[in-house]
This record gives sequence, structure tokens and C-alpha cells, in this order.
Amino acid sequence: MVTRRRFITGTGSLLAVTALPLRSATATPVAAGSHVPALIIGSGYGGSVTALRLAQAGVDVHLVEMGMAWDTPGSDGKIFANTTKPDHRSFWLRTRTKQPLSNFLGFPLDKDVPRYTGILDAEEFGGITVYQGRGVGGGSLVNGGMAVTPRRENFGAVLPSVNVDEMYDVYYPRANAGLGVTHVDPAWWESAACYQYARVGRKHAQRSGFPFVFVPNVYDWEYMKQEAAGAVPTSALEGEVIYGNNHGKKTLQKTYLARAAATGRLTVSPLHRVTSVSPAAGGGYTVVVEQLDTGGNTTAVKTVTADRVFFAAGSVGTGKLLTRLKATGALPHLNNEIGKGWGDNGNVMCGRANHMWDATGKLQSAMPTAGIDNWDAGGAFAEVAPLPTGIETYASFYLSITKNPHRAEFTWNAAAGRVELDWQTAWKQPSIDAAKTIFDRINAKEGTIYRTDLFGSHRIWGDHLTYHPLGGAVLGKATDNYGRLHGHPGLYVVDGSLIPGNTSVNPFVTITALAERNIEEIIATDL
Ligand code: FAE
Repeated sequence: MVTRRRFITGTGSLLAVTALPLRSATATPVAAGSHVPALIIGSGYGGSVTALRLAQAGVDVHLVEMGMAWDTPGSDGKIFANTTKPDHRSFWLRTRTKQPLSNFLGFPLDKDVPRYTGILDAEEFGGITVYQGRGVGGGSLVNGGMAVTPRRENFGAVLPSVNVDEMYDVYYPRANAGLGVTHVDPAWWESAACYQYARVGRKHAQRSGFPFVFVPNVYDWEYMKQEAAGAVPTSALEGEVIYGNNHGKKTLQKTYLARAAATGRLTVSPLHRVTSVSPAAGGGYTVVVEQLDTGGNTTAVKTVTADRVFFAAGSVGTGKLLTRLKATGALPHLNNEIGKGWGDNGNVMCGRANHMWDATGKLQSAMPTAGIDNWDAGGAFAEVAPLPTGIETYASFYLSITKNPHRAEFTWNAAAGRVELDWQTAWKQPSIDAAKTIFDRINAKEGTIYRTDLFGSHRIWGDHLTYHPLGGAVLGKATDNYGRLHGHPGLYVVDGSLIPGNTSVNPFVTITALAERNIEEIIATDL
């Protein structure tokens, strides 16, 4: 039985969030030659929290986002493409899809698509593909909405210099409220056809003696109930997730960014990419911004002066930008911690083949609700993930977050003119070992086997990728204890690059809570 006690706690007060249109804010991109008080690079969690709190403090905020606004339907009447039918909207500047689940029943799933500034970036480094959201709202546009507060006793290993009481008493509750985090109704969940896959996941976890925990989400559960009842257009129940969700998910567009826009102090520039930040002669910083078309071509280059610049381009975006700006002398006083401490949050995926009597359901909600917590004993927290193919697969699918000790570093390759990341594929072995502490036992108990057809042929582990890049400008190392970059006053890091490689659970609530904590201090002290 599901009990309230079993839910992961710490979500704090839950505010209803109203969806407001962002269009008014997106219509006026930043003008070339302008002088602005605050420029934010990137509109994910860190950027959106920073935008709201600065705007509320009376600061005019310019948010520069390289991806699209995602506020206009395509020719099919929908803003976002379906998970099972990726099209030009689905991938960032690729001519062929690179789907995280690349194969099914031995058949490769990838296909050619027109090159377009689509929503999901599969950014390839030597040893790992890093998936990231692109557009106004960043990762909130593509993620599974799992809004997990780490267990308090694990927090010290995540950010040792941060006051734990403050985080759990003030900033996690504030983040959960701002994001609109809620729990699924357990009674509905018990009988909903779209969560049969999760109930099978629970049965197998519990029969092997693992703690099964419900996790909160930012999806509008009332909307999902209506989807299941056939009363509204389907979205999560249509499998919509990694290429965007057309209805029920409370993305940052509907939460933090809508509230920031409502202050009247927010300017958003979609399809604008920051390429340089350097000290300006008269104080502040010179920011170079490229305007892009939907083919990814630069149509204009703008130079803007900003009194303060907030790096919120995500772990990879911020890590790469700062590494290049330091190495090329644009920001010469950054310290030697820049680019370091990068990790993949221990992500590894796998599937299990169930018996015919353990059907997982052809209707699967794309929003996960639960996980298997073997963090203490085996170093793994496994999300029971959907496999929304529209057919019965008899498969259970999992994304594990594991205690992986490896950390990579961004470095500037001057000859090639690019930033590289030295992560090695073999570094996933500790993650596989940790995930096996759960799934070997479940397979032994159930008399089942791993699927070998999801990531290629005869391959069990999805160990080539991460959804959760973290680190690259770590709090208390590259920055002070509140994200101020050492060496250049007025420059701040506010995103997932502050977190040194792992959060023990899905990361966006922690990124949001940390941004809430840091911006409060910065507004009080620096402005
Ligand atoms: P992020 O949200 O990545 O935002 C950075 C933004 O900066 C992006 O919009 C970029 O386009 C933009 N940008 C980058 N470079 C530039 C530049 N030079 N100029 C202008 N703009 C730029 O950063 N996490 C969870 O907690 N729960 C989940 O269920 C979950 N599921 C996920 C599923 C998928 C498929 C993926 C890809 C991620 C998932 N995540 C999940 C991870 C989560 O979305 C991610 O940790 C956060 O989005 C990171 O937040 P940041 O603010 O660091």
C-alpha cells in the first residue's frame, strides 16, 4: 500500500501557479549598443529564479536565451512534437535525430530531420552525450518534471559549505512553492491505467526488499486526471516529454518566468546566444550576443554593456563559456577552478524484460512518479521511468542516479577552437555496478532478464549519456559561497554548474533552491 509516510518529504508549502502568457516579454529583444543593469545568460532554473527575484527587487532584467521562445504552434497546431514522432522541432541543429533510446526490438529509431533550432540538444563530447533543453525555460521544457528534494542527510555531500538548516527550512520550501511541486493523488494512482508500469515497478522493488518511494512532480495532476477521463487534449498521456509537453506540465514559462514577466521589468531575447563577456572600459562588462535564425545562422551580432552578468547557461553552457573566456584572456582573473568538478549525476539507464503476466500497459504517463531508493546500501536511486511507445512492451525501464566518484574537466583546445570535456565512457562502470545492486537482485527474484535491444543490439546499459550535467564552476571554489565569481566583481554563476557533479536525486529542485538562496544574499549585499 502507498502511505503518505513513504512519500519523499520536504516539498514545503504548495502554491497554485497561474499560467500567464510570456509573449509580451519576448517581443522586444535586447538592442545593440544598450546599457543594461543586469543581463542573464540562459533561461533555465538558475536564470529564471534570478530573473524573478531581481525584477521583484526593482532591477530591469535582460534574459538572453539561445533557444526559441516556444510560444507558437506549428502547422500541426501543436507547439511541441510527440516523443514517438520527432521532427525538426525536436533536436537542436542536427540533421539526424539522436534519441536517448536509440533502438527498439533490434531496429534503430533515429531518422533524418531538417536542421532547426529544436528543443533538445544532444551535445556530444568524447566520452558522453549530454542532453539539454534549448529554449525559454531551459531544461524545464524537456524534463520529466520529477521534483525531488534530496534526503537531508545526503545534502552535506552535495554542497558542504551551505547551511543545511537554511536550505531545508527556507530555500527548498521556497523553490518547491515557486515551481508548483505537488504529489500525485495516491488513490487515483492506484487505479490509473497510465501508471500500471509504475505499479509493476513497485511490486518488483518491494518483492526484492527495496524501499519504493513516491516523488513529487510539477505536472498538473488535475489536468492528468482529465486527460485520463478523455475530457481534455492528452499530453502526458500522449507520451509528451523529452521534445516538450503541450499541456499539463508547469514549465518555467508558466511559473517563475511568468511571474517575472508580470513585474514589467523583464526583457527576454530568444534565439540570442552570448559568445563573450569581458570587462568594459567604463566599468561593468561588454557582452557580445549573436542573434540566430531557426537554421542556426548568425543574422546579427550585438554588443551590450551590463553592470552585472549572471551565468545561467546550464552546467555545460556556463562551464564551456567560462573556460573559453578564461583561456582566451577575456576574463583573465578567473581562478583555476573554472571548468572543474563536472559530473553526470551518475546517470545510467536500463530496461528489464518482464513476464507476459506483468504487462506494463500500452498507455503510459510520460511523467514519472516513483523511484527505488537503494542509495545507502548500493549507491543508487532508480527512477521508475515510462516507456511511452503506445504498444505493450512488457518492459520496465529505469533511469538510475548513482554515486559515481568520477569528475571531469572542461579545457580549451586552442588549435581546434573549442572547449572539450575529458569524461570517459569507462567512468560509468561504478554507476553500472550501483544500478546492478538493484536490478540484478530484482531479476534474480523475478526470474527475469535485462533488455538488450534499447541502446543498440545486445547492449544492456545506457551508459553513453546523461540528462543531469552538474558542475564546471563549483560553489566555494570557482565562486564564493554565494556564486560570485572570483576575480571579476559583478559576475555571478547561478545554475547547475555550481553543484559538484551529483545531487543524489534528480537535480532541478536543488538548482532552484540554491539559486533562491544565493540571489537573496546578492540582492541584500551587492545591489
Ligand atoms: P538549463 O535548464 O539547462 O538552462 C540553461 C539555458 O541556457 C538553456 O535554455 C540554454 O539554451 C541556455 N544557454 C546555454 N548557452 C547559452 C548561451 N551561450 N547564450 C544564451 N543562452 C544559452 O540550466 N531534472 C530533474 O530534477 N527532474 C527530472 O525529471 C529531469 N528530467 C530530465 C529529462 C531530460 C530529457 C533532460 C535533458 C533533463 C532532465 N532533468 C531533470 C535535468 C534538469 O532539466 C536540469 O538539471 C536543469 O534544467 C538544469 O538547470 P540549469 O538552470 O542549470
